[in-house]
Amino acid sequence: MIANNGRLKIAIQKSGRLTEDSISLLRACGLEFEFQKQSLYSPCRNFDLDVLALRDDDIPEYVQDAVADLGIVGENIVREKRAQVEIVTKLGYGHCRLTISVPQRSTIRSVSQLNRKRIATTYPSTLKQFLRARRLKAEVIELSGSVELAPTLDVADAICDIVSTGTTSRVNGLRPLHVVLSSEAVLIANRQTLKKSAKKLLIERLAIRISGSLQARGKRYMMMNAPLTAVPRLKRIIPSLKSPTVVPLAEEGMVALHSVVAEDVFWDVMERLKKAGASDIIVVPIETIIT
Ligand code: PRT
Ligand code: ZN
Repeated sequence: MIANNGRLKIAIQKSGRLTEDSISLLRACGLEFEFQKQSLYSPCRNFDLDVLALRDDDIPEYVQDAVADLGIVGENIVREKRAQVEIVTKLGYGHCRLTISVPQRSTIRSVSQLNRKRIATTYPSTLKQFLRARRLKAEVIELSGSVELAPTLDVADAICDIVSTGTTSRVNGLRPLHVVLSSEAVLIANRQTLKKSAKKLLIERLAIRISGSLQARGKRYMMMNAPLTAVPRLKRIIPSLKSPTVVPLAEEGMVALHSVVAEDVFWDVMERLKKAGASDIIVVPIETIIT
């Protein structure tokens, strides 16, 4: 029985591909909780929130029915379950594609050639919706797992399954034909709870923290000293959020510049700044960015 005590409840995957990143995200938001997959409930010590550990397939429905107020789950599952929930934000991990694939040697080269063919999947609802929209009459064969084996076993002519790196498809001699849905982990919310004032405030506070730590992801804070005369040159090199902060130093004619730089370009930026006159360059990680 899940207590309805006015505390916010967020459901995350108990044990699977999204579990670790979901826990890290919540902890990066400053939430303190022990997470044990054996226990359904993990109360937060410093926020009115309980973390529920569930199978990912159950999360959309639990959020729809207000058993949990919020959930973190793949968008692919939200779509498949046709859950009446609000997608609050995408979370930038758990990227994958629901893809129709065919055997390498198949004569099927386009989606229209799937007409009257058999397609095996664990995503019958999403696939049927896709086929209806394309006016295709294919037979949907619903399996509960190991879909990639269906063509080899002559159970199906094509499959519709999640692909991430593509290794599983390649190993099983399959070739991608069409991406039905691109997906990543999303934060979902119960629609009524979003409107209710008591919990709405808590959700807004949590949403600000989540968006702050998403913004900070992949970014670094960069500080450096430079002669005042070099500032215009340095400003042109720094791909700053807005413009860099320029602070005068005790030594006359010298300033400190502070700026946020994307992780993937900071080495390059740093080398160019050094050449343009910057010294004592320090780069530190960022916990959160609240704009
Ligand atoms: O036990 P529970 O029901 O909670 O977990 P689950 O086993 O149903 O789900 P899980 O943990 O496998 O996946 C959780 C979510 O992660 C999915 O709903 C997707 O949103 C996302 N995700 C990201 C993936 C993958 N990448 C992925 N590669 N889900 C599944 N796969 C599987 C896919 O089904 C296929 O078998 O990995 C294989 C393909 O991977 P590649 O890398 O070889 O292409
Ligand atoms: Zn599942």
